[in-house]
Amino acid sequence: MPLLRRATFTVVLIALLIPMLGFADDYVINQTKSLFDKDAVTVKQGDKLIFRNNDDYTHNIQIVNEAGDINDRGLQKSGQNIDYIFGQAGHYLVRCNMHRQMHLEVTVK
Ligand SMILES: [Cu+2]
Repeated sequence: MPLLRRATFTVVLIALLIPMLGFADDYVINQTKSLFDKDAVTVKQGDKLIFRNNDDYTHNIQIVNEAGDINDRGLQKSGQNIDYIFGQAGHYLVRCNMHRQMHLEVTVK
């Protein structure tokens, strides 16, 4: 039975490794002239959004979930990126606390 056991081990190992291989995607969201370059985006669980401040002044990133909980990612200086991995399905609003016109709706499936 060692062969069968080895085959089982291999199958289990592959099943465990597949999520780690990175089927997650990265998306760059540019912030230019106090606007996100998209109004809405749909991603998968585990995908990463990279917020890139192209302005020569500071922004801020807040991620608000459906319950209204605010996840403040802090200040974002000119040229700085803030990355965020969306690990849970749902609808989110990404905003800048300093420029209220900056709104991005994120749907995570
Ligand atoms: Cu801003």
